[in-house]
Amino acid sequence: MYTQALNVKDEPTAAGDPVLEARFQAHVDAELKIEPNDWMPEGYRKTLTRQISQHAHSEIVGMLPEGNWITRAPTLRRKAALLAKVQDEGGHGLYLYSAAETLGTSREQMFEQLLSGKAKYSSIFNYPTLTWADIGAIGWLVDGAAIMNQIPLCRCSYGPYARAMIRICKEESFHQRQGYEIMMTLARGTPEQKAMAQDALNRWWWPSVMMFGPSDTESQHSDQTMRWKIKRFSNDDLRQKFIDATVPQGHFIGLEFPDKDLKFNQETQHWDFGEIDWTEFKRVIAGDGPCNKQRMKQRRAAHDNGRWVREAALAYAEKRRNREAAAKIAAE
Ligand code: BYC
Repeated sequence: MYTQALNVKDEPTAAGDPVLEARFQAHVDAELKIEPNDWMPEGYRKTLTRQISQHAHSEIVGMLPEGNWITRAPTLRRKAALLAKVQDEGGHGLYLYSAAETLGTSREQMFEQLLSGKAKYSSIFNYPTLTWADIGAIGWLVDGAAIMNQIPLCRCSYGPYARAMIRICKEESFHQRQGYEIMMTLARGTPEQKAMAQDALNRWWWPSVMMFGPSDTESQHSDQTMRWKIKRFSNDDLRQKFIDATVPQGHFIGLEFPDKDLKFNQETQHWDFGEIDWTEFKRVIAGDGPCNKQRMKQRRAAHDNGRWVREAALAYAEKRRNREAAAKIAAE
């Protein structure tokens, strides 16, 4: 849908042109959307391609830890909900790849960057899903963190990304509720079920807090992406918003957070929290998390196993094109 709009360019791109750059920034500052054929600085194009494709890869890789539990969901209702959630994530990946394609990088190139290990995907999906409660924790915490980060992206300056995010956020909201409801049911169940929910929270809490990325002092891209109105809040601001929203939800269902420094600060009206283990974060994004190798192996296998489907779809499209061309000639 989006790629058709790439056929015509309104203006030639002129990298580093100060007049065009000033006009571009004024457009962004006026809260107007940038569309695929508009002139944009090469840095803006590169940054967006990086962020949107990483986001798309996260959705696709994110299907793996949850897909692992579809056959083991405890009831038919739970299975249907989880199946729908994992399908939604596949859909989110597709909207996002389409939005990134409008910036001039093909989907094949983006896949190649993911499969070769050149492109990143979210650190969170390198942790294992050991029990059914992990599915609850992912929905509640991981989708909860994703919503906090992604709602502001609905106002991102790049039109195709902003529009894709509106639908994605609606679906993420269902995902978050699905997860919290699983956690609530377990937390109010037998002592063993409550212990399982607590154990999942213990393991998923810190990785979820890390999802927002490095602290503001360490974040390389934040200043520029905020000037370009791609990001609207800093990593630390979003992390604090997530903690403030999530801690009361956990306490409401009788769970404790694995952070002895977590304390409500009456003065700031925010929850203070303990030190984040940035060494673990760096290790996971460098490829050495608990499941990095397994996730990439599964993703490569899925890509290889799907080759015949892509080839069949292309062959069918060509057959249809040829048939339509022949019918047109016959009608002339
Ligand atoms: N994992 O300068 P910074 C989801 C990288 S949710 C891995 O702050 P930026 C889902 C960063 O890429 C998850 N890498 O970067 C939920 C950069 O490296 P490069 C996906 C991370 O871009 C439920 C470096 O660290 N969501 O999809 O300004 C179910 C320096 O960071 C992480 C999105 O992608 C991380 N956690 O800010 C299924 C949302 N954090 O690229 C699926 C859109 C940082 O220079 N993305 N890095 O090599 C964003 O909002 C921003 O890209 C980030 C990072 C907040 C993630």
